[in-house]
Amino acid sequence: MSTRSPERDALKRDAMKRAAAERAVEQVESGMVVGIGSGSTSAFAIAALAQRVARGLRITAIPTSEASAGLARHFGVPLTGFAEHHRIDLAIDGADQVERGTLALVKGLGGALLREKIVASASARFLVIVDDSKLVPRLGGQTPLPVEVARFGWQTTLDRLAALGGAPRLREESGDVFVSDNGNFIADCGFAEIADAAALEARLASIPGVVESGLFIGLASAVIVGGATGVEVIPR
Ligand code: A5P
Repeated sequence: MSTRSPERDALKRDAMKRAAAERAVEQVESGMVVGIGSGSTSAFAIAALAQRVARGLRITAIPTSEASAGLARHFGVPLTGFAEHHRIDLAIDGADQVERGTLALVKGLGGALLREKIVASASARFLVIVDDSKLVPRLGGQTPLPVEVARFGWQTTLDRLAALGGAPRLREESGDVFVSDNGNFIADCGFAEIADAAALEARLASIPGVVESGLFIGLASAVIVGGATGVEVIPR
């Protein structure tokens, strides 16, 4: 008889996320500037990094959100910023979707996409950590594409997103409009399967009022996938 339950499934998924996160943190070396991501999988990476710091690893980290900065401080991971370091040696972050063939990503369901993209782009290596539910043949579909937009004129910006077929919805949280760490709004766009992610990213970037999209193309150095039978590393 099946013993499946939502709680048991969540625990299994957490074990997969933790396994992927720990494998990525093995790549961190003393002296590195490390970019630390946001979200539940990155939280496992921050915890694993903290354990290594407690055992003597000397690193400094640039966080991609206030939440991750708080977690890092709580665990005792030393933080730094772009004022001190313009380049990052290794960034580790989760994703909402990974396109298996190209390693293009959708990110931003946690609302941290702008800082995450700046950190990933400034990193010599960018390791993406996911459980196997995030792997898809094509981006889009069920998972919305988050787009960070300026507050000023957001109504007209969302009209432009709608004209692209994005069916945008202004993100809310507990009945209020969600505000990112950067003071902007997020439009969750319901694009169908995204056949040409690079073309869509360029179209989104051309809309005044769009601050950044959650499409991460050509950034991942490798994707580390936690699954039921172990960890798979997919290099670019
Ligand atoms: C945060 O804005 C996101 O990009 C996260 O990296 C992404 O949502 C993955 O989060 P989980 O690890 O919680 O699934």
